[in-house]
Formats: sequence, C-alpha cells, structure tokens
Amino acid sequence: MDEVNFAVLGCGGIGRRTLEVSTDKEHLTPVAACDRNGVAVDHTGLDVDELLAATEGNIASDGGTAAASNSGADSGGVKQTGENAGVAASVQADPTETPIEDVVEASDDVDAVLIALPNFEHDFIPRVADRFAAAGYEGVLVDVLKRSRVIDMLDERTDEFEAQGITFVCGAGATPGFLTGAAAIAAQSFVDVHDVDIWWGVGLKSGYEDNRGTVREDIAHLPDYDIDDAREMSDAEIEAVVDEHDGVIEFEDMEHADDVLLERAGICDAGDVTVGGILDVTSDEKPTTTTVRVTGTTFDGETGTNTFELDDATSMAANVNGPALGYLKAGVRRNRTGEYGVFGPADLMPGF
Ligand code: IKT
Repeated sequence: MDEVNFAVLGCGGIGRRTLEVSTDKEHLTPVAACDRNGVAVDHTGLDVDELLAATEGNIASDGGTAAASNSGADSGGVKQTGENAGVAASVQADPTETPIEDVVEASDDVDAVLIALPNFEHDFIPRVADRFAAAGYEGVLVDVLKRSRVIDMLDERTDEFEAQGITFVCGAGATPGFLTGAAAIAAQSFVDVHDVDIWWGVGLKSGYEDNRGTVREDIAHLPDYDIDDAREMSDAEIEAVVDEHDGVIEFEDMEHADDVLLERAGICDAGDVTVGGILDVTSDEKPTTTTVRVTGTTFDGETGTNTFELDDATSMAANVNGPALGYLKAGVRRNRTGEYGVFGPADLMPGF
C-alpha cells in the first residue's frame, strides 16, 4: 500500500495511543494532531515520541479532547473542568482556539482523519464530518463512536460524502469495531444467524487517567444514568459511582452500534445483538475474557456457536487502537479506488 498521511482529532487516551501504535505500523505517517488548546502539524511527519512525552500526564478529565472544537461553538458536550496544556506543551505545536478548523485547513495532503473525540452529544461526530465536507476535504474519516443512534445520522450524510469523495468508516474501535468485524467473520459459517453476544472485559488500573473519557461514557449505560447525566457529572461524581461499585462495574444491554452495523451488513437483526461487559479499575487484569459468540444455523441444518476470544494479555489500548488504524487503512484503500460513503466494520469484512 502507498504511504498514508493521517491526522488525529483529540489527544486523550485514544488519540495518543493511536499515534503510538502507528509508529509500529507500516505506511502510516501522522502529520497533524490537536486537542482543545493546541495543534501540531508537520507535513513530513510528527515526532510522536516528543508529542507523547509533552502531553503525558497532562490531560483533562475528559481526555483533553472535549473542547477540541472551534471558538467554543462545539464542546463535544462535556463540561470543561479546567485548563491544561495538552498538545500545546509540545515544541511542535501552536496554541489555538480553533483546533478542528486548523486541522481542516492543513488537510490538503491528509489521506485520513481519525476522530478520537468524545461523543456526549450524539450529533457531535456527524457535525465534525460536516465541517470537513464543507471545507472540500476529500479523503477518509474514521471514528471510534459507540452509540447505535449515531449511525443513522451518518447514513443521512451518505449522498454528501459520496459527492465530496469522503469515505467515512464508523464505529472502528473495539466494540463496535474489532468485535463487530469478528462477528461478521464468525457469521460466515451460517446461513441464518440467531444471535450475536459480545462480552468484554477491561482492567483499567494504570490506564484509568488516560481513559477517564471512556469510563464517563460507560457510566451513561448504567440503569440510573443517561448520556446527559454522564456529560454533566463532575470528576468527583464519576469517581463516586465507581466507588459505589467497589471499582468493578458490570454493564448489560449497552447501546453499542455493533447491532445496527451488523444489521446494515445483512448479518442479523439489530435486536439479536447484545453487548455487555465488566470494567475493573482496581486491576490491570481483565475481569473477564472478551468474547464474541455468534450462534446460527448452517446450510446443512446444523446449529452451532462460533466463538472468538481475545487473549487476556491484550489490553484495551491494543484492541481499540490497532483495529482503528487497521480500519483506517481499509478506508484509504476504498477511497483510493473511488468508493465513497459510509462504511461500518462489518462492511469491510467478507460479505454475508
Ligand atoms: C471500546 O472502546 O470499544 C469500548 C470499550 C470496551 C473495549 C473492549 C476491549 C476488550 C479487550 O481489550 O479485551 C468500553 C465499552 N468503553
């Protein structure tokens, strides 16, 4: 594959770890990165080590990404809890109040943009895509969004993306993302898929600071909370919820877009997909093995369950950011052959 220049919007846990993983991958050159206060652009390739060293331990409670937006017009929906230097601390960066606009302006030679921003307003990521489209960007946009309802909002933009030459890869993290793709492969044995059960385990003791945004998003899935509550809660309130659960929180029936992404790929009904898991912030060990179970009937009448497991030794950072870059590359291949529009992880797997 030819070289891929990419940009990262947001330098919280996901943005920074994606930059780090990219240094071990072939053909990937990060040329721009931003957060709420700063933007770094180097068309010959950012010095990732310097950028990470400058931003490490220097992230806001929302992952330093919430206000990676322009002129305060969009905050990603998260209450800002204080100033931090973030990307602006890097010698490669400039301070800015218009980080997304700055990346849009620098995007002439950018093949792909990873949107690693929190999505506490459901239309936030679609609106970020609108800004790129309005500015005439032609290339790949990738997000690691979670919520099912956002997919429709992106689908509504298909004509615009096609006219513009944008290939949008949505839900490209772990779940949805890696595990949705795994389900699409596991479904190939069957002519009729009965159900898909995704069950994840994450141990986040040392990674807690880096992933505060993820924990906040997860809390919105608990029975007594919703996305607005999670957005408005202070850090202390989030920690109080974690403490109420002794640091180990179990989630059931999460609204994760694996369901609509498998349905739009023709694999099963969205209602036949369940996503749940266990988050343990007291340990780096996974509290449970991450598993995808796909149950169905084969062409010759047998009923079976294909199971895909992640090794307990693999971290959430590895299982979100490796796949995000893999889907980014898959998006670039499509874009370079003139395939535009909205693609989910299951669309980039064998067809069903
Ligand atoms: C996500 O970021 O995709 C969702 C998070 C779960 C990640 C699962 C990783 C599994 C593993 O590493 O074994 C969570 C719902 N925020």
